[in-house]
Amino acid sequence: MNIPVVFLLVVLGCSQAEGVSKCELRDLVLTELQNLQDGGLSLDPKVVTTRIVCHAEKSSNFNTSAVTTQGSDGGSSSNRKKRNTMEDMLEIMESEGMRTTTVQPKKTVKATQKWTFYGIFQLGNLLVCTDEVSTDPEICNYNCNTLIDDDITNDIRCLTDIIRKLLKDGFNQGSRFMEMIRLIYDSECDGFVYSDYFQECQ
Ligand SMILES: [Ca+2]
Repeated sequence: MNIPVVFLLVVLGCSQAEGVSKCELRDLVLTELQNLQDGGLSLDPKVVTTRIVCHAEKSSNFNTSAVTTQGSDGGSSSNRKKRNTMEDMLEIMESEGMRTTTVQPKKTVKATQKWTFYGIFQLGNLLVCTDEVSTDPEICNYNCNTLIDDDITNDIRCLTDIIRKLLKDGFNQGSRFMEMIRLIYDSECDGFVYSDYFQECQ
């Protein structure tokens, strides 16, 4: 007699994928970025949303519980072939309407510790959260486990904090910060256009 109930629970359980849909993520990110723009920061919310959602797709495939570690190629384990240089990013951001207070990236020193990347945006422990390796993150300062749960509110908040800091303080920041920006500005997403990329969400 209990079989249908159990079956229903199993079906419901299986339908709870650990992820967020592309269109759902677009709406959440766009709202946050519009708030940044309303607060006086110079960015085009649609252009930056395209960048960020594409980054989430390429790095975690929208999986909110994804955890990867830095590979020997210096990138995350998602096997990126080509990554934008600082100069590429500067050019891209300028062309995409992002204005920062300083424009010259300072020479970055490669971090010696290896990163672990958490969650839908693959945010790096050394910059944003504490785990057994990272004890003194520069920004956000979450427990890394909160970046792999199914509530992406704080993930989006942290990402927004990173963008706000970039727009306010420019490129002249620490190597970990700029490395994270470089990963978010995934070269695989260069040239993606909001209207095409989100066509299915109309
Ligand atoms: Ca979270």
